[in-house]
Amino acid sequence: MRVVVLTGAGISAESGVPTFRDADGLWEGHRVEDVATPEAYAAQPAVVHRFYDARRAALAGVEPNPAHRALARLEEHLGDDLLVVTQNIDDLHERAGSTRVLHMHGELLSALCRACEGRVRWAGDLGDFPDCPSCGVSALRPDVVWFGEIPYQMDRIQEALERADLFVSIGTSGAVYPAAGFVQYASGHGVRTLELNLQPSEVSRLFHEARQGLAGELVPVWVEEVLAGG
Ligand code: BV8
Repeated sequence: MRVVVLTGAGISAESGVPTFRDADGLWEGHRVEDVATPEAYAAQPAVVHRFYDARRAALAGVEPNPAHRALARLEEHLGDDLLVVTQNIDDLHERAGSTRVLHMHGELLSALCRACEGRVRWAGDLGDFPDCPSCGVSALRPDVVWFGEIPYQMDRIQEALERADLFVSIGTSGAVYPAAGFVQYASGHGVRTLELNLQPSEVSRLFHEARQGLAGELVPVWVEEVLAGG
């Protein structure tokens, strides 16, 4: 069975990573949409760097939870027939053991050079405007997809959705596109769709089945069903 899983901030909530809806989507009084944009970066790079440096530093204080680990177990069983497409920029899927993970909105632990377009694994701050290790120019930005920018690997995602037997959405509010449109794209290609979320999302009605609850409880149960041939 070919499965595509989409995850959002809700799968990392039980690990202590704040969701976008938490704190009413505000960061230091900024609407997230106001700091996660190329315009904000052009106008106030130091403010935007502080936003991402704080989230990068916070990664050291969180651990994967049973939902992340259950997906890693499912990968052991399905191998290349499983693709986890995440909107999250944390590294909890990988730390749980998942390897077939596609970060459509980028990663905190990667920096992108605006001068040479090179990428480099980055665990420290960017707020002190370090030089790019490959071209030497001080032009490193967070390797994340901001509002108004094109998500990564959209063609690979669309191909996987077209070829899937099952599309499962976990811990996402369905408020941000194009991710929120995947359920319609998948079911339009005859794919069965399932939502696992704490509350109904903005697109719950578009799923064949929707279950409410904590990801840390719902995902292990669903994975056992799949492993039992369900
Ligand atoms: C683009 C990285 C063109 C940075 C992020 C169509 C209609 C309207 C608007 C648009 C549209 N198309 C494009 C737009 C504009 C915009 C958009 O969608 N705006 C919204 C606000 C209306 N989209 C874009 O700009 C995108 N780019 O469209 O380019 C294009 C398109 C297609 C092909 C080619 C070109 C780029 C968007 C990416 C922006 N970057 N993140 C960073 O992280 O700082 S988005 C960011 O916000 C996240 O990555 C995520 O995508 C989104 C937050 O959503 P969630 O992850 O779902 O989190 P949220 O807090 O909202 O919800 C949590 C859910 O979990 C809740 O439902 C809750 O109930 C549940 N939950 C909580 N706890 C638990 C739980 N569930 C289970 N267990 C729990 N314990």
